[in-house]
Amino acid sequence: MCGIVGYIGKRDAYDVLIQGLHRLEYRGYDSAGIALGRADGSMSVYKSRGKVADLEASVAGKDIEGTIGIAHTRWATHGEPNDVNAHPHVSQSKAIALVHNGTIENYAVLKKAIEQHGYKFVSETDTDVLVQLIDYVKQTNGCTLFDAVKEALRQVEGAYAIAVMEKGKPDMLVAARKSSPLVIGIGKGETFIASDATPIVGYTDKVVYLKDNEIALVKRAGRWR
Ligand code: HGA
Repeated sequence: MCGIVGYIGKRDAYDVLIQGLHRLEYRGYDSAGIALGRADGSMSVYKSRGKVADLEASVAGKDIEGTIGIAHTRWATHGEPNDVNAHPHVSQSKAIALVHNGTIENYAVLKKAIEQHGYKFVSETDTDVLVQLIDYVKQTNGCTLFDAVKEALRQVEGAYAIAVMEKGKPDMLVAARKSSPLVIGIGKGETFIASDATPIVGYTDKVVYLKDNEIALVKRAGRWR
């Protein structure tokens, strides 16, 4: 079973996210990855087949700064376990990073439709289709990430818990769920997202379980929508 962790606050997101992934290891997984955002608008994505410790080894010497990020442990359902299929998945525009638990049942139909608009897919996953769809909706409608996620999810059949990050927007994350659990932990000037409460324990005991079909705009000061 995959695991999701997200963080926005004032601490080093890398430390919180890696610790959170370790705490979710009991769920089982085949690969791990992390995306980090910074105030200067840059975003780094690191992914690795294997254990969280392998991911940690693979980022040695790389830029792990940032106070916002999303992270994932994957149990492959669509596409073999490898570095490319590991999450986070990044949109073709390089502007959106996404982690996902669950399966997109109509991914083949959606993929065909988005390919018509020039999108190419680097991974074999159903998740890749979702991040490209969000990107396509955002660019076509000229809307916010929150509205693009909302519209894209209207087209999706299946189960999901997702956390989404936008490059150059270090002040917000978007989280959503349907038939797959997702928890938001609200601290003082920092907010956490996780598949279950274990990554949040010790930071805050104020925990909100997202309802089915709910979408949340997550900021440092808590959940705004
Ligand atoms: N379908 C996605 C996520 C798999 C998952 O949630 N596993 O527990 C993938 O194959 O990457």
